[in-house]
Amino acid sequence: MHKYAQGVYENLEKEMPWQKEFLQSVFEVFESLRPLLNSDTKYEKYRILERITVPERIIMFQVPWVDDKGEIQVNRGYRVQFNSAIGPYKGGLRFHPSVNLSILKFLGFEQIFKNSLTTLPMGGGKGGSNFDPKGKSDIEIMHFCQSFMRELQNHIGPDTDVPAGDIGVGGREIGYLFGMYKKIVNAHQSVLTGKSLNFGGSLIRPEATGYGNVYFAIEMLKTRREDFDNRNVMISGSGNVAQYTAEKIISEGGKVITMSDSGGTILCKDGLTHETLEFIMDLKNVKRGRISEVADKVSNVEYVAGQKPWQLAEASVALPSATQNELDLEDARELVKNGCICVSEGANMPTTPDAVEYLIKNNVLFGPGKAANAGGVATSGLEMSQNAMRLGWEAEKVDNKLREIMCNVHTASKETAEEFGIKDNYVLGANIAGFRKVADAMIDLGV
Ligand code: NDP
Ligand code: 2IT
Repeated sequence: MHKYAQGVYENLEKEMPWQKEFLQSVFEVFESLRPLLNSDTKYEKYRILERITVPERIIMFQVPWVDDKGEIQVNRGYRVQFNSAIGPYKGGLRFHPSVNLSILKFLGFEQIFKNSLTTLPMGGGKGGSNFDPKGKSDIEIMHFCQSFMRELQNHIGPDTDVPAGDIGVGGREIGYLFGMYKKIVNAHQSVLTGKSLNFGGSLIRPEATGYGNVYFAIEMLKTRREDFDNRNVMISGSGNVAQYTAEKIISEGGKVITMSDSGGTILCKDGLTHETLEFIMDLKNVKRGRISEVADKVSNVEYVAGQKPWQLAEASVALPSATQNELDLEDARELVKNGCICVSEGANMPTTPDAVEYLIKNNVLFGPGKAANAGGVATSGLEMSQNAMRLGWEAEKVDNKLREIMCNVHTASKETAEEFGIKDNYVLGANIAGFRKVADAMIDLGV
C-alpha cells in the first residue's frame, strides 16, 4: 500500500476497529490505488483519502411500529450519505437483522466507486435497518416501511438522495415506502428507484443486477475466447440478483447447478430449467418460502442443508449473489481445483480478500462487485432519467443501454489496469477508474 494510504488506513483502524466490513472495503480500494498515488501527488495534497472515507452525513433514527399482536416494536434506521461529488446520493436500503453501521458504511463506500463506474451522475449512499422481514405479514411490513419513511423523508429528495432496494427490500417494500413519501410531501417525485411499473418504475430494473453481472462475465470470458455455452455455473442466493442471474445464464446456454439461501443449497446436476426457475421465483417472491422446498417438488434437485454452493460440485463459473464474505479461501481453492475459470460478484464484497488474491493468482477471471453488479444501480439511474422526462422506455431499449453500460464498465476496468501496466486485474482497474472520477470532481469542487 502507498505510504499516504497506509497512514490514513491506520488512523481509521485506530478510530473504529469494530467496523470490520468497512475497514475491509477501504483496505481493498487503498491497496489498488498504489500505482495511481505513485504517479500523482495531487490526491495527497488535497487530502482526498481522508475526505472520501468519512461520510458527508450519517442519519440514525428509531423506527417504532406496531406488530399484528398489537405490540410495539422498535428497530434502528440508518442512511449513510457518503459522497455527493458527482451526483445525488444513490444506493439501496437493506433490511436484515445483521445491519449495523459497519455494514452500511462498507456498502456506501463501495457504492461511491460503483456509481462512478456506471458513468451516470450518481453519488454514493446506503441505508437500511436491523428489521428482519422474515416471517412478518404484509401488514407488518407495511407498518414498518411507513414508520421508516416517516423519518427518512426528511433527508431524501429527487436531487438529494434517491434510495432503492437491497437485501430484504424489493418491489413490495419500495411500494410501501414510496406510498408514505408521497403522502407526506404531497408530490409524485422520483425519490426511490425499483418502483413498480404502475407508478413510475422502469422495465428491466428488476432484472438489471443479475443480467448485468452475466453481461460483465460474458465480456470477461470473451477475452479468453470462452462463453457460457454448456458450462456448469454455480449461483449463491435465491433473491432478486440470483434469480435473474439464473434466468440469463439459462438463456445463454449455461447450466445453473446451484442456488441457495441462508438455510442451505439446492444442487441440480442437469441444470435448472426455465420451469424450475419460475417455480423458485414464485416460491421466493410470492409465497416467501425456503429454497429447500424446491427439492420436495422437483425430482432432479437435491437439497444440502447448511452448505454454501462452492464445494458441492464442479463448475466453470461461480456467481456469488447472496451476501458479503460468503466465498472464502477454502472455497476458492476448491473452485480452482474443480476447474473454475471465472468468478463474478453479483453480491457486494462476497469474496474474502485472501480468496480474491488466490483466484487472481490462479488466473481465474475475477469480476469485482463494484464493476460486475453495477447494472442494478445503472438501471436505477435510467429509471431516474425516464422519470425526469416523464416517459417510459421499452424493455429492449433499457436492456440495450444496460448491456452497453456493462461493456463500458468492463472496458474501463480492464484498460485502466493496463494503463498502469497490470494485465487481467479487474479489481485494480475498477477501483482506480471509479476513484479517479470522484476524486477529480472533489478537487474541482473545492474544499
Ligand atoms: P434479496 O433479499 O432479494 O436476496 C438475498 C439472498 O441472499 C437470499 O437468498 C438470502 O437468503 C441470501 N442471504 C442474505 N443474507 C445471507 C446470509 N447472511 N447468509 C446466507 N445467505 C444470505 O437481496 P438481493 O438479491 O437484492 O441482494 C443480494 C446481494 O446483491 C446483496 O449483496 C446486495 O447488496 C447485492 N446487490 C443487489 C442489487 C439489487 O439491485 N438488488 C444491486 C447490486 C448488488 P435468506 O432468504 O435465507 O436470507
Ligand atoms: O448495491 C447496489 O448497487 C444496490 N443495491 C442497488 C442500488 C440502487 O440504487 O439501485
